[in-house]
Amino acid sequence: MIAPPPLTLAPEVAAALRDGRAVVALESTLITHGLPQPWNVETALAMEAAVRESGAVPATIAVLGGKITVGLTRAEIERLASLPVGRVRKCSRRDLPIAVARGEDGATTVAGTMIVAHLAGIRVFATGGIGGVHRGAQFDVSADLLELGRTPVAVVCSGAKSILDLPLTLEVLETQGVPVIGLGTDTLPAFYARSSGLPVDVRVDSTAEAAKIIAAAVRLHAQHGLLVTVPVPAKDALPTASMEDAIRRATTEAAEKDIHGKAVTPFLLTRVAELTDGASRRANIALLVNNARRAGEIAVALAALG
Ligand code: PSU
Ligand code: MN
Repeated sequence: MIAPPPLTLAPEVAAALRDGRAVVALESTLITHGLPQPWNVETALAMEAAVRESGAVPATIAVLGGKITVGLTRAEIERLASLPVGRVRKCSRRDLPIAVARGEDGATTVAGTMIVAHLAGIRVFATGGIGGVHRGAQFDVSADLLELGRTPVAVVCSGAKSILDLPLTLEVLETQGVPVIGLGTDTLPAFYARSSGLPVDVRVDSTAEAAKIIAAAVRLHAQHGLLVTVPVPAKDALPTASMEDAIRRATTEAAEKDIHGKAVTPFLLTRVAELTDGASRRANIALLVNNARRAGEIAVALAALG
């Protein structure tokens, strides 16, 4: 017999899952690698509050001393946020067994969080932007895209981070069989900006409609994920031109500094925030909290569909 996966569930999360109530998974890489202090803790807590206001239970996921934990306490979020970046393993699919076996602290990426959410029975997950295909490095394809192709969790996000090559990212999602849904939009959001100009597969105008598509995928025994994309709130969006300038400069610097692998995304996010005087960070935080709210609504609608 295969033993059940070793997960530590917060009592509130375990109770909600047992009763079939709405739960939303939240990731932890944005706490350790995506946002600097003190915004990382504030944003993680604001996302949890937004999920609750929608009527769902938040479950922030991380590896704590080798234990895969679903539903961090406030103290655990604060501890993770205060650790030096080098002390926390950025956990995508390949990293989870390493962090578990070695008793490490690990922050889960979109891919890592999807894996754990699925093991726990959580079907909806909110984040900022997924990883994708990097600009000028077409073989640097985020494991997030392949995970979406093989793990049945709905990821509510503002598209892929605009530091990426968005047309190529959409091509890989198509190859992986991942439906891209636009919530109130015909085009893929561009993370800091509201639109990339690239079409989504389908537009829905309510969270209930999005939940119907997720429920249909469940009935079809789909083994892949879905992307529900939500544009950054208009008042916090970055103008496309200034965003593009900052991204181009940061991308050139990353190449000059020979930055590779899992260090690329954290470097670009930090550099773009510096180059835009914090405007990109404000947009990032606003979209994270907004996406958590919409994910909560979707999870509630999905729970009502049974
Ligand atoms: N969304 C954000 N900030 C982030 C991330 C997403 O607003 O820092 C993280 C996610 O955890 C995502 C990761 O999985 O960036 C992508 O990293 P890579 O390109 O190395 O796969
Ligand atoms: Mn990468």
